[in-house]
Amino acid sequence: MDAKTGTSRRSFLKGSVAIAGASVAGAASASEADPLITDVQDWASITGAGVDETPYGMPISFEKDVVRRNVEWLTASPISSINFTPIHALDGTITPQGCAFERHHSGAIELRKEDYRLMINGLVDNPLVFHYADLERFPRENHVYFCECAANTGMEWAGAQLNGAQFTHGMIHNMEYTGVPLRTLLNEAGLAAAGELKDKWVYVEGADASSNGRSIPMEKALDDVLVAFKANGEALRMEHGYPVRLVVPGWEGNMWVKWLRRIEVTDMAVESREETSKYTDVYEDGTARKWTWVMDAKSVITSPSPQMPIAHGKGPLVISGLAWSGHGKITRVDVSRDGGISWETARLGKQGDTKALTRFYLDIDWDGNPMLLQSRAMDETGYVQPTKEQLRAMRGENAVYHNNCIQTWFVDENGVAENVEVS
Ligand SMILES: Nc1nc2c(c(=O)[nH]1)N[C@H]1C(S)=C(S)[C@@H](COP(=O)(O)O)O[C@H]1N2
Ligand SMILES: [Mo]
Repeated sequence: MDAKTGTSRRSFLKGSVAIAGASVAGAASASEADPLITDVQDWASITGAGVDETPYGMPISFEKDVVRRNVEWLTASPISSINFTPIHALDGTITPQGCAFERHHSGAIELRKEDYRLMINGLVDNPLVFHYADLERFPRENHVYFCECAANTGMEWAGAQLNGAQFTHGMIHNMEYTGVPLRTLLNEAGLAAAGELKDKWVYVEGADASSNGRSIPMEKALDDVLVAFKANGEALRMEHGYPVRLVVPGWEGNMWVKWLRRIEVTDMAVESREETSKYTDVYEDGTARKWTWVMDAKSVITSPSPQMPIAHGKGPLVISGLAWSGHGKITRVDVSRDGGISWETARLGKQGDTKALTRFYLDIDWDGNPMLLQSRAMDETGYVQPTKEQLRAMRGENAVYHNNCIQTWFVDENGVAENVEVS
């Protein structure tokens, strides 16, 4: 008994259950007998799975729909293709490796650590070859970074096309990498032979048939690039470049070379296929936008969204999404419920990390009226995510890559969401 108010703790709890029952539609009233509470259930009548039943755990079967998916008509063959992270069904910021999108130009390869070699050659004092075990003997660092394919959202330039955040925005993953700074390995080989470093490049390539070669300016190579061999604490998965991949924070996914086999210091860019005929955007007048390395600030509401309709009716609703910027930290995310006329500032799940996904939430009391949901990210440089109109005005409608415009979901009175465009 509380001496001051005369209420007992027990009656307070009963009262709060009744209130919850009244305000959250669908929650059962505490007075009805619920067999899930009153009856002994099967799972309490027998013993469960013993340890070691699954030496490496998989998600419980009830979550079997939370998987990568591809869109078959997008590419001719799964060998040179892409699938999408189920971002609509995840929360927090870390992407489990098992559902992190894959993008291969010639399929994922099985490369044993014993057969792994990494060569550094070109304008270096001593060309070197590292075995896998050698890399583990250099001082290593841990950093969380997002990796976004430059083609993410690329199908949406002309109009609203794919119905689901997984498909419109799922060419992204966010992991904690363990690796050796590229700077350390370049210094081990020695850069005196390169002379003035300001206008030098490194050309990086993979061991797969495509090789996926890219030129990276030396300034970036010496800054925050990692030669990584662990993600989220464990070895990289085959599909993400086991045993070693390059991590190029904030820059387009194509530069994150998997199965990294060679780093050449050069005095000019190689102008490889992946940085000329691909990963460039042609304007209407025929000229191309090139060296578009940084992924500009972007965000998307992951729930509600087409694959995550509102199932509970009106009342308390958690609107949630992801924001990121290749220029640094996300400082603010705004959410609109009326297609961009008015905005409310969302709550960040935690302070944004540099070049990593930031989770945001807007906790509302939904009145059951239709909504045009949008989110707008801002980063520490002051950059504000553009509308689709603003982006088209800058780039035209011919582009494929680097579509970072504001996304709109129309949510009807039943909570069903659809990909739409507002003008
Ligand atoms: N060796 C090699 N590296 C590669 C690729 C490839 O096909 N081969 N694809 C690139 C592209 S286009 C992207 S978007 C990222 C995707 O990384 P992920 O498969 O781990 O998601 O890897 C990049 N690195
Ligand atoms: Mo990519």
